[in-house]
Amino acid sequence: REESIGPGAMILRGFALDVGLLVGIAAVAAQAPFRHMLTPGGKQIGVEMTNCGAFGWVSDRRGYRYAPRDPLTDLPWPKMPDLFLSLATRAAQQAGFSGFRPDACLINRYAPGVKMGLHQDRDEAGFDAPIVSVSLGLPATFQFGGTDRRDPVARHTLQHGDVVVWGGVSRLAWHGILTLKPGQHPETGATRLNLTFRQAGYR
Ligand code: MD3
Ligand code: FE
Repeated sequence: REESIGPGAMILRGFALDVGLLVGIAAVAAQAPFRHMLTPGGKQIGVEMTNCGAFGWVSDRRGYRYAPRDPLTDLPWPKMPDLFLSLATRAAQQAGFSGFRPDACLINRYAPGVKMGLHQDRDEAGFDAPIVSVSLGLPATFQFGGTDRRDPVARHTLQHGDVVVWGGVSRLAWHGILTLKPGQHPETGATRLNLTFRQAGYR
């Protein structure tokens, strides 16, 4: 159930099937609701987002960054549930990255019709640590290119419970999610959820 999809990048199929993940997401969202953030250009991001952990990824007219507090409430982001932390560290370990200690968990929520365009994740303080991403609910087509924007892009379907670990040169690969197709998932309804664990590295 492990597929290598590039240098340092591995899919662990069905690694995250614990319903406690959905319970944890609901608990986080009760304290820090999902919301549409604004790009620096003032456009609403289609994906709804919230965070848990010491740092949360935020976007507004001032730019993209990690922040210790939820700008909606000015409260610290909810604590990362122990289940999230243990799952992310076990997934990283399984993919060959020991000592992964995420301090940020971005939770993305997709409705049908929503996509995430090709981008790189470069808002973290360093790129030595991998990123662990967990897919829940409706399937999505993931696009995965190289470190140059012009590199060819491969497509992979990510299903409920799939975990992807991105390290080494794949850490700075261009990636995105194609427009989510309509559907119903028994555990999430008409929704895809994605947890992205990072060492934002601010202190
Ligand atoms: C490849 N999220 O939040 S997860 C993001 O499904 C993001 O919501 C997508 O891209 C989602 O930034 C994709 C898979 C992923 C996450 C981080 C990566 C792939 C990555 C970092 C480097 C390379
Ligand atoms: Fe990303």
